[in-house]
Amino acid sequence: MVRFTAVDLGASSGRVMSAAVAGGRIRLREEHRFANRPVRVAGTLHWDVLALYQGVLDGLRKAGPAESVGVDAWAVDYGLLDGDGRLIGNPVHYRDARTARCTERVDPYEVTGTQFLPFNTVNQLLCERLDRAETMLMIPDLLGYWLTGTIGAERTNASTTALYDVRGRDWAWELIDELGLPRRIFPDFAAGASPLRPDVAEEVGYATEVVKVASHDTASAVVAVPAETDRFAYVSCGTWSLVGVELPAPVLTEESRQANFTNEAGLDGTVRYLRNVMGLWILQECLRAWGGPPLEPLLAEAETARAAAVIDPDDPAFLPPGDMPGRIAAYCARTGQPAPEGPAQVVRCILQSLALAYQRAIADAVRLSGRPVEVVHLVGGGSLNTLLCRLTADATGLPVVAGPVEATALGNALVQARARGLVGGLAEMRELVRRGAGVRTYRPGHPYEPRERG
Ligand code: ADP
Ligand code: LRH
Repeated sequence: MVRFTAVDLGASSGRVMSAAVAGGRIRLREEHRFANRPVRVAGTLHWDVLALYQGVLDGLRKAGPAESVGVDAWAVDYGLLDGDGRLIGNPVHYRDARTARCTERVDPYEVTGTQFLPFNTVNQLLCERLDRAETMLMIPDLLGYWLTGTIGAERTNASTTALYDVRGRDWAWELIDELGLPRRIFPDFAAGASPLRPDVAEEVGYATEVVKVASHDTASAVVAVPAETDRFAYVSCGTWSLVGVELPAPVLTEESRQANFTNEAGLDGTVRYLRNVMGLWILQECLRAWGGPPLEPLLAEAETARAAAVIDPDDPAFLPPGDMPGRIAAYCARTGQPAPEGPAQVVRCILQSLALAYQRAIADAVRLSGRPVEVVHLVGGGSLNTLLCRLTADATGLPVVAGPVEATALGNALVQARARGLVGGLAEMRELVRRGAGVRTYRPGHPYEPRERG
């Protein structure tokens, strides 16, 4: 048996998972989970990156020795290092409002293939003073640097910056020059592994190395989609819902740009052709506004609740943290719909609206890419939400295969296993996931009889 450790930092929690690979199977065990709580300081919303790093160290200590470690995290955000390799300031959260002040609507879609999102790295960098910055590191690369002392960029996450040339597979240098951003801050792309710094090895209790995995969490999640053929759509369903298909090459048409589809880099040169749907964030924020009631009883109530209203989850009103139930009511008033009454109706309204948004995104992805789709794979924390899975099957008219819940950590560990020669390409990785994962299939029109499999 060979053990790997996957560090996965999501927008709502960080987790350190052990993955054991043996006899053609992979099994995960959660070693440590910690909240990812943003902090507002003097009006700016930050990630608490040192608390996250501490969570990683605690997790590595608890997990014990492993063949290697991989780190993935959410996209878009970064830390800046000065000439001595020290962090300048605390990374800012993509939900902070600063980009409203400095976004330049640059849109070289034919180069970057990136959908316009106000918080894309490019827009954030345009808000920064970069004179002291020597290096920009995306969040997983920053943590990797603290663990190993080695600086390097990684393609799947770089492709979310809107400063990456998706066909040339390099930083989009011309665009970087055009925007007046300093070339020096964009590190070379690194592959392979780097050993833990000796002081870190001492702190966690063992030496090992950090492997560059598909460090964008969504890229790792797509690696571990248990698809049997290439005719699948995915919903990587956590705080965000990333909805799309996997392609061999980007779609860079004007129609695709207008549909706000993005071409993110996947493992082995694949393209994750997807749309960001606001996702369970809206539900998370409602729960926060209601004082944090447990989710499961509310979902049970939402099963039978009726809500006539449908919201567009991607309305910009839902992006920043705040009073989400109030914003849903305001949206309904604005669009002439009866607002849902009480938490169960609000939850129902959110979930049915998400399912419809998934249906739209999948239909658009199929139309714009020409890739036929026979099944929807829904992975991540949202795959535990049976109502959402059923609504998605009904909205899309396709079977929804839900799970694995921890697809991201699995994808992270599988790339490490490949670095050790234990598994081959994507198809083989997915075969391993299928053998190990408990997944459930929801068929459209048979909403109350999910079939067990796996
Ligand atoms: P992220 O990686 O963005 O932090 P996750 O993949 O961990 O997100 O998913 C978190 C979401 O999963 C939560 O917002 C919640 O809606 C959903 N979730 C977690 N546990 C359950 C559960 N037992 N039942 C239904 N939904 C759940
Ligand atoms: C999901 C995710 C998504 C990005 C968003 C910022 O965690 O990485 O793919 O668009 O965070």
